[in-house]
Amino acid sequence: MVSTIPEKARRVLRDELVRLVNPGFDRSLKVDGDGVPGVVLVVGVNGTGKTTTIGKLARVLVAEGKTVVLGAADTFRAAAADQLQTWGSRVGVPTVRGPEGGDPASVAFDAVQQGIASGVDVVLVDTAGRLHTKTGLMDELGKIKRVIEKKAPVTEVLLVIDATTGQNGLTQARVFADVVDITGIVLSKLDGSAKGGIVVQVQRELQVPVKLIGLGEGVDDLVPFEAEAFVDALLAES
Ligand SMILES: Nc1nc2c(ncn2[C@@H]2O[C@H](COP(=O)(O)OP(=O)(O)O)[C@@H](O)[C@H]2O)c(=O)[nH]1
Ligand SMILES: [Mg+2]
Repeated sequence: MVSTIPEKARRVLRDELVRLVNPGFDRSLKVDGDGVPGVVLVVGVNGTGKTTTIGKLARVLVAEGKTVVLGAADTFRAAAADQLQTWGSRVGVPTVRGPEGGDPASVAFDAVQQGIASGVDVVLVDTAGRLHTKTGLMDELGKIKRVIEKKAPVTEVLLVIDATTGQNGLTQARVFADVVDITGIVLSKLDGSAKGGIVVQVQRELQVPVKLIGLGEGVDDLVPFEAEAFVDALLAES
């Protein structure tokens, strides 16, 4: 019957989109440090939502019964550490910070050190992500990672991409992937008009999955990425 064709087509389209989004990816967050804290390094361009994501992620981890320390390795502006600390108090976890303009790697080191000393499960490290020069970024992130790894494993390097920036997000992903091994993508600001059409390309480009999506500025606005739900949301308004 003619009337059943559109629905069939829709189903085929849905299946094809789900396949493209790759439901086979392991999207679980790796935070097990095996005897020491697992460390999650959060990177990305300024304004994409790194600090907010860390606050929301801390909330998720605390809700799972885990203990958390935040490291304010964005030392470029004092306000950045204040913002992270505000999130820390909101969620009830301590924030380790250093002097404004101080060495980001040394703050990251101190945070992990404190995490080990107090026996927490996870340390979440915020970074500045200034795209001043690629070598500058590489030096900074590389050093942060190396310094942390003297003490505990970096179990995740999450790249935050603002869903509203479109193709620009793909360019950012390439730059960051060149300087540090990304293990997961966080797509922020999907609560707006953005539909996250970048998901397929960025996963293909980096060969890592979108693990989390940001759906707002509130504490509970970070959720796991689910391929099928994502495709259904894409199709709902088309
Ligand atoms: N609507 C919305 N806003 C967000 C989301 N994530 C972050 N923001 C906002 O984006 C702005 C930049 O976020 P911030 O965490 O400071 O970015 P950072 O510079 O990468 O640390 C802030 O105003 C956040 O409240 C999200 O998922 N949805
Ligand atoms: Mg920030």
